[in-house]
Amino acid sequence: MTKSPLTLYLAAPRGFCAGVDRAIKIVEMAIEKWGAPVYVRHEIVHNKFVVDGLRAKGAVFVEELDECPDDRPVIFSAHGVPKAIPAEAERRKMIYVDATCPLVSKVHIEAERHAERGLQIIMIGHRGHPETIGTMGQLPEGEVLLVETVEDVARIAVRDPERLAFVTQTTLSVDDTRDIVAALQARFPQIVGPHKEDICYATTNRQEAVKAVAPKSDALLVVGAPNSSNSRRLVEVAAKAGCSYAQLVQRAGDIDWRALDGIATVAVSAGASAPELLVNEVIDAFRTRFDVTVEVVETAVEHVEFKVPRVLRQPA
Ligand code: 2E7
Ligand code: F3S
Repeated sequence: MTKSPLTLYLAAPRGFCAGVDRAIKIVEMAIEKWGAPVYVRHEIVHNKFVVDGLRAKGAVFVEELDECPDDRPVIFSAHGVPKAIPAEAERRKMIYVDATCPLVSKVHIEAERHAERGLQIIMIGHRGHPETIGTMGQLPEGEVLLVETVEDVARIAVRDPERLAFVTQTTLSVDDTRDIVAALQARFPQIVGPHKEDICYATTNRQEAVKAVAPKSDALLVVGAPNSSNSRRLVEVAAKAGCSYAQLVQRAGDIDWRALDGIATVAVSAGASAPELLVNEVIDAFRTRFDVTVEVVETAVEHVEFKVPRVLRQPA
């Protein structure tokens, strides 16, 4: 049977960001340094393949610190943790390594500085996401108000409308966040915040690349996990940019081939926590069914790298 031709637009940048690279390295180096088991509080990054791979090397994933013994090292995930978590690890005299992305730590510091100046903080983020919990947890309970939508902005009750600041989650939709920031500034003209928002370079670049390929693609697949905020945003961005079929797939086995019947173009991207191996698996699956021509569409080049914490660079 002759295969029908398919142009596959491969969005670039896609996949691992510098914070994910660093977080995975931290777990690997901690196992090398201290031996197994090393505990990891929360999925180090939101990807089952990554987590399973590290578990096979000796990592034990838990949701809460009280599931860890005192005498084994624990690593905090890339999404960040409330202040109470390292404080409790210290109280228990545990060895801990914080794999919080430095771009999230920067937001934590921002929030603290605003609070020191007596400003009440509004966080733009998704309720229940670990990054939001971690950032809000830099300050005492109730100090940080959460808004998820433009509608929320109209509803929030603040202490003093003239003494406010805002921070954001790093993986939000750039376009949706612009609208929420505009609503905050319209309601509270004195609110202070970052130049635009706190969305990171990786989120921004992956969304831009998806916007470049989505309008010319019959379908777009994002390799990523259902609990990965930045990956889910890529699917939304694709749909908004005019792609009529945009789907999240964890790996090739998730592809709904019937829905792709008759397509001539497809775009592929990957969230910041999705390994390139899984992207290749998806491309190979297309090759078995179509006569594929891959076209890389690159909208930015990234050179960001983060060092692992010093404790892991020193001999045991
Ligand atoms: C940490 C941060 O693990 P992810 O899928 O996380 P999100 O936040 O998108 O659910 O991706 C990597 C990552 C992104 N942001 C890790 Cl704060
Ligand atoms: Fe950090 Fe952004 Fe990646 S916040 S972990 S660089 S998606």
